[in-house]
Amino acid sequence: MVEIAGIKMKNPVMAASGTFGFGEEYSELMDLNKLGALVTKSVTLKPREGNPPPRITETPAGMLNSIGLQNEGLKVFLEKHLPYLSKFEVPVIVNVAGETIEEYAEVCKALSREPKVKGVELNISCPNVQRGGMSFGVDPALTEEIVKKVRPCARMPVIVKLTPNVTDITVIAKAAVNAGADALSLINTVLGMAIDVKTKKPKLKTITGGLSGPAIRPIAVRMVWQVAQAVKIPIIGIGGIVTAEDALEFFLAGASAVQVGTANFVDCEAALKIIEGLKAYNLSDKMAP
Ligand code: RRO
Repeated sequence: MVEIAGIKMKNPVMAASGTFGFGEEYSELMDLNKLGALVTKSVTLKPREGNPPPRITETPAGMLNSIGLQNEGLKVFLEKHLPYLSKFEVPVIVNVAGETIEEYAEVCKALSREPKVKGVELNISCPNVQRGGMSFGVDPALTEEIVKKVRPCARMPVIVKLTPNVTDITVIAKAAVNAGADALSLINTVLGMAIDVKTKKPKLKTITGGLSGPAIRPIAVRMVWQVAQAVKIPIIGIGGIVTAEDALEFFLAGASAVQVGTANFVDCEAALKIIEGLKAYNLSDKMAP
């Protein structure tokens, strides 16, 4: 048993937001209850259609996405997805996104009435939308403002998910901590772009997208290490984790837990294999000087 910012989990390995939907598809292929926690796809106040296709393309050791926050909105989450997830014992952390601070606050207030929701992850780092999303997470003053205003609206621990698309992530991390964040998760995807040289067109309709997968792991490990030197609250490491050894890098860099994302698309049991593999290691070890 581990406890991250007050959220009790069987182990420190979670399914990352956006790669696991609301658990429905995966529940037929693997045992959700073995996960430390499940972080949902982003939920916004109103439904969103997302960006036009193509919105996913493979890249060396990773992929680019530009989903654009597609989701059915808070009402459908509460009426359909949360009741389904409630059949399982896995702790549910809801990733919350929006265009305005008020939208984040309203979603968090509604989620606070739901005992199944054990935590919220504030997505201030989505790279693929015009308004909201990453525009909060690249500015320390806006990060502080949104966390300060949303924190009191949530009964449960608030995790703030950080973007790597900044010059100094420790400045944003400290702003989130000052405003009352209970934990930080990092990193969201790295802004990228790919061009089809035959058609001479960008591979994504939105031209740019978020890069994930093993290609970004060294960036993520570096940022977790930097943030771990700068703040005292728990850090959840995310970025290209495929094996137990990959996860271990994040623990050694200072993370207390990890999330597995893109690897789920390759092997739906990736997180479960990582949980098994980590049993051979002492996770409280830190990097040797
Ligand atoms: O939906 C997306 O396009 C998306 C989101 Br909300 C996010 O946080 N990170 C990402 O890579 N894509």
